[in-house]
Amino acid sequence: MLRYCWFIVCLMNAWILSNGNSQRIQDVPSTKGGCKEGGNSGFNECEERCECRKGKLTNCYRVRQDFTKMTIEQRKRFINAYKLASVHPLFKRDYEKTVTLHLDAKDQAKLPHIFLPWHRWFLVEFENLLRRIDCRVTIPYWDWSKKTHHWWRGSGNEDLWNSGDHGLGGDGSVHGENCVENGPFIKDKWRFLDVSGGGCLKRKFLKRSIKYDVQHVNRTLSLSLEDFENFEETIRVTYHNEPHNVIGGTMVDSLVTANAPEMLLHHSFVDKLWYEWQKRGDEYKNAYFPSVPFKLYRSNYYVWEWINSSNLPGQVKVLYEE
Ligand SMILES: [Cu+2]
Repeated sequence: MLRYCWFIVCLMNAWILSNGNSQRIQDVPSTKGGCKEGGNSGFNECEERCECRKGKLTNCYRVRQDFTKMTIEQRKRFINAYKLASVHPLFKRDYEKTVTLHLDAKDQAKLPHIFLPWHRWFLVEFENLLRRIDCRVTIPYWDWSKKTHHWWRGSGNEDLWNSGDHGLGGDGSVHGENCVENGPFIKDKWRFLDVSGGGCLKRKFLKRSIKYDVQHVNRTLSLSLEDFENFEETIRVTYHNEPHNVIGGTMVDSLVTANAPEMLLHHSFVDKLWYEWQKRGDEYKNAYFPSVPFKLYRSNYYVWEWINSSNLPGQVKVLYEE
């Protein structure tokens, strides 16, 4: 039996490696849309949005989207890549390393001068790993401000907490350990790695409204440049903590929270809020962080390297779609 399993793994690996440059598992279709003469933009084979110049795609951006607006196919792609990263022998170790980054940095990453850039780096690290499996994958965001009431209710196919293979599943069990009871992350289908102590994904929804709605978020996004510290603190403390708290379970356990797929979606939205504020102008983009002389904890990067989403290390460019 063991020999048979190894054969399958080897066969799979051989296939993956023979399928091109970056150990991709899913088959990526050739250029989507292409680059038409006179057209302004197009998508490359990784579904990045690019400029079309002289018939060539250039200046390509990864597009992060609102999970609830993504197609079922796109959502499945993200979930499958996420699950595969955590179990496949080719990726498991890197998955473990990435999750451990957060585990080790849990206190440092919360400091005001580091929180936003540290998590921006963390998202790209995670995204890079998922894109080795399927380069079309980006980390979706969960905009909780649009559904503050009954945020936990499954309202159909597009819902984040949908129990199908294109949702994250719902609340944890009211009995025992609060393990998630439906969807792709139930305990029989998915468990934490040993490095995180094993066990199931847990949720314990606080079924009350999220306190901060679209108007609240818009007020924060319109804070002036001089109010940067206020802006940063509102994002880091107020907006960041609330979803962690209302979801509960794994999300409130800082030792293992990076194992929760919803943690990525929540932090993607947190990053988007900073991105929106930065879009108001160069002074906004550069407020505060360029003067921070520190490196990001557990990385070789300086804080300032993670300020400009259009020019991140590794030639990564990210944009958030409404
Ligand atoms: Cu967090």
